[in-house]
Amino acid sequence: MEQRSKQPITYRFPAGFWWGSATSATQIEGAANEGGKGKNIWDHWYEQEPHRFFQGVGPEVASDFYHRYKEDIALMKEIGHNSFRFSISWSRLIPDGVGEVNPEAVRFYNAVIDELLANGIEPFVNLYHFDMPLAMQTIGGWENREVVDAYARYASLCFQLFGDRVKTWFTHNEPIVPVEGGYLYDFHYPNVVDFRRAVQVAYHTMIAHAKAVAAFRRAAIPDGKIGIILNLTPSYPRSQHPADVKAAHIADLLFNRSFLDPAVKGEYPQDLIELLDEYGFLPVTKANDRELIKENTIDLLGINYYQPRRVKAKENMPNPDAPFLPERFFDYYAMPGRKMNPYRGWEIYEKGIYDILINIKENYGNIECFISENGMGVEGEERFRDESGMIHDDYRIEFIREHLKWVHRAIEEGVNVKGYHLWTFMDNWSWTNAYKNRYGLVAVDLENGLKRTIKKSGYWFKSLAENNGF
Ligand code: BGP
Repeated sequence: MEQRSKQPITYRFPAGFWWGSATSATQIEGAANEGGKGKNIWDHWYEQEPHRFFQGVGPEVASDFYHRYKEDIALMKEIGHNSFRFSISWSRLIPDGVGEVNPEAVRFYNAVIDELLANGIEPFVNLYHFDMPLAMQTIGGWENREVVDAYARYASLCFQLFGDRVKTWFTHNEPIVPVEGGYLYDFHYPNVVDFRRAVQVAYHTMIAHAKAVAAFRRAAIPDGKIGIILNLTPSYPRSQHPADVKAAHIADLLFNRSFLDPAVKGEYPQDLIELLDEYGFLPVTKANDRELIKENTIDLLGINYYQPRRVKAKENMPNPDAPFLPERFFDYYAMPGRKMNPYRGWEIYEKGIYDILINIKENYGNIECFISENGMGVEGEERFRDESGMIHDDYRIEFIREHLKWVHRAIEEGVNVKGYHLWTFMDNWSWTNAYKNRYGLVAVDLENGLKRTIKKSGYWFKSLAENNGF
């Protein structure tokens, strides 16, 4: 143990680098029916179709952060966090999405923010992490422009309520995911499969984003920064054959650049517009939308990276009766010899994180950015617990270390990377996967009253943060 800290630091990160982790309200808070919270789509969907959730477990308890935030923040401090991302639950703050503010929610989020600051941990606050208030979904969710305005009001209220202490804000986490899950592939409520509606939802999400950024500018928070968090999946073609390259280009347009370009450059890629137009899928827009997006670009980009997207040219033309999906333009490609996470079937390709960062430097004005999620999910992780109760997750340490080497190299090459947040602080409830895949630096023992225990990776993370490198 002692020896480790004496080892020389090969990969040292810039002074003030953000070390921490990311979470989301629905995944950690619990107290789904307490404290005056309104229902969101997850509470509702779980009531309707509990069998869709792994082992039939819903979000009512999650990691019980609502009641245990003090204990959890103490643990964050213990494992070296200087920053931490959580999200505000829109339906906790404004139970019906548009009406009265819930004072108990204001008290709760104030207490969390104050506790973080008292422990020297910078709060990074995200406004939307997949959790549409049910009352807003009932009138159409992101398909309805009124919901866009309700979200902008909610954002503005958050800046007023918490902006005296919270300086770093995000409008959305992974806005593509509710589009994929809710409107294309049936893994989020409202379980629609419709490309046209998916495009409209994606578009309105970015209008909502731009309106929130505009509200943030009006709020004029001293030293405040606002950004968005995108899961960027570098698209690699099977070969340099033009048909494969084109397939990868379209996947990149649909899954990455449809959010990245408007957020950072203030405009949609021309070839995306042309592609949607060609197939008759352009969204319904309003007169000043273009200016709204142009004028409200971000200060800070959060990048979530888990795995790349490998594609090839389409081999068989799709059945004309099948729903129109992005896979109309490409097939997925399992590259021979690729490295897989044996505990959750995702590819591990560390260099992807570097490729994303270099792209941001070269094509997006080297905007200030950070890794806002990266992490390794493990099914059945309890089997690595020893008699003392510690989980020996050496695979996670290696995962983080190997990704950080590439982040370090990107920094050396001039990319403006300010920090690294792991997904996630403690094991949590994850959408339809519930507690299946564990990602935390801290274990949450479901058999033992949700007892927290720092994993081996948590101690490693502590030394990483304290040494500002490894
Ligand atoms: C990211 C989301 C998180 C979390 C994570 C792990 O895309 O931002 O909310 O769910 O993925 O996903 P899973 O638990 O499905 O492995």
